[in-house]
Amino acid sequence: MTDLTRRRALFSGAALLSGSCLAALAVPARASAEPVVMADAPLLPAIRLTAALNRPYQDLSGAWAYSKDLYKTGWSTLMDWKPNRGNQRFSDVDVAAEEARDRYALFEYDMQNAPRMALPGAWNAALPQLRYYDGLIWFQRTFLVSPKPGERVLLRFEAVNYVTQVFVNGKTAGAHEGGFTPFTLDVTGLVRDGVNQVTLGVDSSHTDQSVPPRVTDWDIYGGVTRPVRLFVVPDTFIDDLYIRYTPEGRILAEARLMGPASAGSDVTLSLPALKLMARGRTDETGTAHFDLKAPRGLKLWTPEGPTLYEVTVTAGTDSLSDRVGLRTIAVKGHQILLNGKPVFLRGICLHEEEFGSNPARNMTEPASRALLTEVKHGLNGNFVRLSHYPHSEVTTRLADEMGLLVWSEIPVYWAVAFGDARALTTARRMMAENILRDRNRASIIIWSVGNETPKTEARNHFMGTLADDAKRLDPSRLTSAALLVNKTKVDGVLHATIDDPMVDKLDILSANTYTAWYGNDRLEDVPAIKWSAPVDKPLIFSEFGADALAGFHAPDRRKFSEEFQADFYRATLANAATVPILAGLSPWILKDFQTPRREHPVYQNGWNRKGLLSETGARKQAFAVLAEWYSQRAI
Ligand code: GCB
Repeated sequence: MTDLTRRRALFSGAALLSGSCLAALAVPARASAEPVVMADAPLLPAIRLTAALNRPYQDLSGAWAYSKDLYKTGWSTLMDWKPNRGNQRFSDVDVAAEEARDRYALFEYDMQNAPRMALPGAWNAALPQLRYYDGLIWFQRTFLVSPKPGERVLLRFEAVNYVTQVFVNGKTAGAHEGGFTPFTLDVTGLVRDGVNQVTLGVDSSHTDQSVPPRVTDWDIYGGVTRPVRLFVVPDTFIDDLYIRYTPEGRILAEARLMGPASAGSDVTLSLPALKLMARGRTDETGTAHFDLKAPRGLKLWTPEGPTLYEVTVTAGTDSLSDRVGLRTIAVKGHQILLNGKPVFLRGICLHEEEFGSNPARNMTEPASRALLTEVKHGLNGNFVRLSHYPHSEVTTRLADEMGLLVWSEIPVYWAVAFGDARALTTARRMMAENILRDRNRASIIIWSVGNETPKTEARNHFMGTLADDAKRLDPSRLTSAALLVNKTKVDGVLHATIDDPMVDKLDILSANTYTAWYGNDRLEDVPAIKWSAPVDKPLIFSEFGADALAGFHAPDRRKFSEEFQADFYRATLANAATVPILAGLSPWILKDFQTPRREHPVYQNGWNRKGLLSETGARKQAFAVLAEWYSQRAI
């Protein structure tokens, strides 16, 4: 049985994930300890811990011991061998002491004496010998906790790429699949008073069923790329808050408690700056509903005036605060309406990758601010497409604060196994985790359900299900997906349309268009492209771009020169100006990014060069072309 078929078999069988109910998390009795996420496990995370960043926490960033395990001996997927004690990196054992006590003791790891790596940050950037490591690595550290009776201990992982198994003091705490969304485990029953040990088995390798699948156009970035935090909360705590503003001028909110006293509890909601305060009571699901009339003085959130209001929920001994913007977003014909007024999206795409020659996908606040500042103030933009997966909450919170509209996406990218039920479940969970994390961010206006996918029945069902989920979890935002364009030439003129069955399902039509970069068309033909859409909805050019190596200038303006990229932008923008249904742009891409797909030895060397900025932030000629076009549009 190959590793892949074994994984398939395991995935269809028993297993674990996310929850307050530890019984449900136990690794089933079988030879392998490899984590599997049950196909019929709940689609919604058992614990949401919305606005977790605003609670007190213990930051588990810093030095973690690590141990490579390319052949997965700790999971032992081979020939039904049980994971050997000598390979179980997750054990609660002092290896050196055991070796000293018993001369026959055999261990082929020793986490206490293993090398250290600073987390968060992808391992590929940590050491040259890990640059292309794509597999399993174990991480371990200790932490101190002394919960009092009536308190819960929660471990929250903001993002670990891609499959993670978590052990506390040698026992399984849970597992998670997906590299970009948070998960929270209740470890109350596993911790002891004082020093505790946490071990993670992190496998960055992707399969044909994973989301995204094996092949993408970005780098591996394996490991713990966002913070790990430890929370101690009351037994009954505020797990979720969802607040939004309606076109009728009402502020709607739902606060959800979790724990033994979640039903029939009093909850208070207040927005002090608006002099609003309301009391509610939770129903049998632990949810209290609020419907308040917004006062006259309310300042709606806009990119030009990103007003945020402090909102606080209290229930029992718990309280939770957040800073939220209030605004509406809608479509009318081919217009996007922000607070009832048409808005043109002056955007750019972004990968989650910081400036520098050796990025670790460690999106600190300064790293994110540096990127978003180039969008907002360098390009005169008001919009970012956070492609192709959920970015850090640091970024979506900064977008709220700085006034940037956001397109948020899950990595349903290229050749996903659209006919595979488990892949759909994985994608639906990701969608839910992403929306539940970020549905209070005023900046986010679009949930995207995919990028450049084939027009098949299976794909339509897959992405249609995700679009329905998005509307169910958050009816206050728009849906879209970056779709492929159908191009034909009639009498020397290019005609482009999105003849994709998904157009009926989605609120916004989005087209990735690379005419004259990929394919045989010439730049001279681009300005005259005739665009049409099968339905009256807003159209966004969700991608267009051309590679250029910063500093490479060519008198013949050839591909990979800054001149070609600038010409490409001029031609595509000239065309954009002729498209009446166009409601925005997010060209590809703000900054050059690492990808093993791009290996031209002169121009690329492992970097996709379609950035308007080099990896270290040097502006290419096309940057000024787009900035100028946007400054004209902003008037
Ligand atoms: C695309 C993809 C994006 C690639 C880009 C390119 O259409 O959506 O992920 O990186 O083209 O550079 O080819």
